[in-house]
Amino acid sequence: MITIITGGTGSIKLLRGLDLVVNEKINIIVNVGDNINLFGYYICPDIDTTLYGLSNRLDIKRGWGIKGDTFDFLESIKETSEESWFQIGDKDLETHNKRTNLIKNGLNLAEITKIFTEDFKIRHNIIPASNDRIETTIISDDGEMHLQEFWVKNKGKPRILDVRYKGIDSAKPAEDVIQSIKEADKILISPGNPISSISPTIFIKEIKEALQETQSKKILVSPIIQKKSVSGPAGKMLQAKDYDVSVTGLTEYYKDFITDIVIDKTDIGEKKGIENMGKIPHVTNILMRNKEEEAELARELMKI
Ligand code: FO1
Repeated sequence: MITIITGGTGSIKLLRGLDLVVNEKINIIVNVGDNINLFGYYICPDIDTTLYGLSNRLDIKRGWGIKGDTFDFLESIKETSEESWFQIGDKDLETHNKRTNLIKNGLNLAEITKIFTEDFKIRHNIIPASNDRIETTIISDDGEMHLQEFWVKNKGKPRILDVRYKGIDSAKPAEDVIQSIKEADKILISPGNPISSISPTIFIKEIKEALQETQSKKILVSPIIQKKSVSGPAGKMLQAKDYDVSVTGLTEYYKDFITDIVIDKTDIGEKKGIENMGKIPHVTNILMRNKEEEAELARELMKI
């Protein structure tokens, strides 16, 4: 059994590859730190990207939202809403509306995600890391702001001083999370942003403990190639946390959580250093520029 810890728009490529090459049901534990209340709806970007990505609905070019979506709702509220910096498509809105109504009816996020997974005919288990609210915030030279405000409203420009996970100390893992870690033969950590897409999950106390206790392989796919993040602000965030933006810095950041790290061929020079840290490096092509490369990387992971 395979369990993957995931989040962010980059991770969906690996999930698609795994979906193609793995016959069994995969447990997909998804980040909830990006979730935000806007326009009266509870929006869960990483859960939705996973749902849309695994049901062939995702706008692959943008990496979020539904392909071919229209933006009439957004257009109609532009003049009056202060929240229209976040682009909600009309079809996407149906998801937020349904989720928000189900929450009002007393269902938790894991239950709701299960309903969507079935509606979208996805054969895997998509599990939110927690049913509790965790909010990733950026402490910047412009003050503290929600991750979405930093990334979307302010276009990732403010200088990052620190990153916080509000609510994480009291957050409990959602049902099935701990079991899916304990029962996994192999645990994968997707190439999402370590600070904003993966840490809000692995820093939940019980999840951290379960990851440290398991004897299974814990394999990270690097989101860093040649000292740059493949996409998004991972580099800026690692620096803010005083880690080197390199696969070596990444190994240091994840040292309590991984046994293996998959790095790009161009980073082969850092292999020895990783071994010296007691971790097993695997060198391959990790860029995933197309579906063949997504499947190829998934096949490589299955060999480890
Ligand atoms: N990212 C943007 O850069 N601009 C947007 O307007 C935007 C809207 C949006 C709506 C729904 C959704 O599920 C995701 C959306 N994203 C948007 C992506 C999102 O900000 C982040 O990429 C993720 O939170 C990172 O995992």
